[in-house]
Amino acid sequence: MRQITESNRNNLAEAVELYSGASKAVALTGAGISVESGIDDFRSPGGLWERFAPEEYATIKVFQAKPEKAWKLYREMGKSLLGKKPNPAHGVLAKLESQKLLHGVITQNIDNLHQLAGSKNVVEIHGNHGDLQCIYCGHLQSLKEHVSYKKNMALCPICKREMKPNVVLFGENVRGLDEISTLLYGCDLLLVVGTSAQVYPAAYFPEQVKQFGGKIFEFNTEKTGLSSCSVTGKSVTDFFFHGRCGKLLPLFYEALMSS
Ligand code: BV8
Repeated sequence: MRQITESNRNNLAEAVELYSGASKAVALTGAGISVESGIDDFRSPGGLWERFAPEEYATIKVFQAKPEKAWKLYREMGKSLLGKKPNPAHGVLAKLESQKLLHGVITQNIDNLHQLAGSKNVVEIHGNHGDLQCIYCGHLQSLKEHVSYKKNMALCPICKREMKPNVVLFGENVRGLDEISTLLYGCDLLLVVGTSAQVYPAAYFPEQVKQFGGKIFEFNTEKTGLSSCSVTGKSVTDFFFHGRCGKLLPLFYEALMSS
């Protein structure tokens, strides 16, 4: 695995050459890409899971048995998203797509920031926090229509049961698998940005691309299971951009544009 940091760009030219020669590049993003927009991630120190243990707040069983508990997490998450804007890392992915240098983004994020940055082909595997969903009758509505969201749980106007933000909880089926299969089919370069790669099935996509001969470029402030496998000593990641993605994606983009 080659490493690139802001101060050590030794391997950057090689990464650029590989990207330029790729026929189908795709991005997989996680909460880390939105940290520089002011939204905490989940698993870093101080992250959301320190305050809301996922098994206690973020499973579909908890929502069904004690919806008010899951709503504590939803309110906190909703507050953290208010007024947040895309950062340069989201911007680079949108520019690459508009220049036909990226086929699309698979995101685990629910914050809509890729779309706000201008990305068009975005698959939200864990849903979107902007809508409310009734898991009982399937009704969907915009969260904005629920004016008392901050104080009460939203009730479905059709069946009168508790609704939840249209965000996938543990134990629920993920979204968009058909679109994801289409995006990953023939993908020969995957940008993996700001994810700890611990939640499945998204965590499996880099290995899937790798198995078919694709290259993995990872952008993260910390090594993950993809960049350091304690069992085999081998890494799935080919190029590890070590640092903040809001700095390193623009650095990579500028090098690509001037190549
Ligand atoms: C499903 C909801 C069946 C709340 C979330 C074993 C194998 C396979 C699967 C399983 C398994 N055991 C259990 C499962 C199932 C389970 C799972 O994966 N469990 C794990 C924990 C083992 N998965 C499910 O239940 C999923 N559903 O499998 O259904 C199925 C499967 C296929 C087909 C049909 C059906 C549903 C998962 C739902 C996950 N929902 N939360 C909410 O979001 O409101 S989890 C939560 O984690 C978020 O949703 C988030 O999207 C997801 C992933 O986290 P990350 O985005 O990676 O964030 P994290 O904080 O972990 O990491 C941030 C990273 O950024 C760090 O590495 C950090 O260093 C880095 N970073 C920080 N700042 C920066 C940065 N990097 C760069 N620059 C920076 N500035």
